[in-house]
Amino acid sequence: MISQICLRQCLNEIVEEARELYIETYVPRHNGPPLAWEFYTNFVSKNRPCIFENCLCDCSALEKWTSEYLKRKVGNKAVSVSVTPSGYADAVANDKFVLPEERKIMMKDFIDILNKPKEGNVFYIQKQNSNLTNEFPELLDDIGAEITWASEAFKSKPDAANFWMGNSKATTSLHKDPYENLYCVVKGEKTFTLFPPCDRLFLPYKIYPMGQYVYDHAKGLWNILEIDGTTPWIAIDPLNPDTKSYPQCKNARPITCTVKPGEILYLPSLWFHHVQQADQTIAVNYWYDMEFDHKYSLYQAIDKMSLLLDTMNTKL
Ligand SMILES: O=C(O)CCC(=O)C(=O)O
Repeated sequence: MISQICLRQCLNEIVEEARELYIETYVPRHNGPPLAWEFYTNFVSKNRPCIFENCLCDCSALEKWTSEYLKRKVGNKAVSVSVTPSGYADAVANDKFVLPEERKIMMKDFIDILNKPKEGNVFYIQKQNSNLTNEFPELLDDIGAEITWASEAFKSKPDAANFWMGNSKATTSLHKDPYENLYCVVKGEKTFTLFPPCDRLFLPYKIYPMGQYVYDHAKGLWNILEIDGTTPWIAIDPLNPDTKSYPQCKNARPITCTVKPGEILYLPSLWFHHVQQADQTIAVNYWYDMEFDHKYSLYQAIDKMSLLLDTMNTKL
């Protein structure tokens, strides 16, 4: 029977080879928007990230999206906001996978809260349901509903366009998405900690019971309400990895990059990402459907075998 040691060794060799052959240790930068074929050939087909600089020159959002403008344009709209005590929405806390408290508040109030944050209450617009088109259609003319060269390369329109706004307390925990992601920073900056899909071997998952943050207004306290179901989630925080419980995570090789206003990060499908931001950061991202091709099958194979090792809880 195949042993855990053999399986881990075999997967280690696959990752080692991938690192030697094609995985870079940095995110390359490209000045200006690429041609669609160039983007597809050099980055999408290779599942290789890149930052495209000076890409939003035609978008008035870069100039316009100040607090005053946003208040004028969408200030009186009720918008969906995630609120947490820690800034981590959809993340592990107290050995549970905890969802944020979802509130509907006026955009002008949200902006005031961001300008004068209160200790222990982190507000973040991070609804990933195409909230740019659904909740903020008034802002579409300032930024656009798609990235034209990306739509040409993918031969499709985006499945979702999401609007993100928050401060440096809001952090997105490590995860991956089955989407090709074009992530545009309009204000502030975003720092991404990335891991290629084959680093899955070193990023253990655990099954967590689910919870949701609920604020007790009378007592001024946060509680975690238990809710039905479980979620598999990555058990380590790349900023503070628990190498004692998960020694294999020392072999993961993070790539960090910072995306500034006017820049677009191409974040390839299935790359793991953890995201931090500066105060007053606004971003928009476009999710395009990924191709479920041979790369997908390879990553699925690595994922399934790594899951087997996670469940055996090997400390090798
Ligand atoms: O900006 C963030 O906080 C998270 C972005 C993200 O996870 C995504 O675009 O998939």
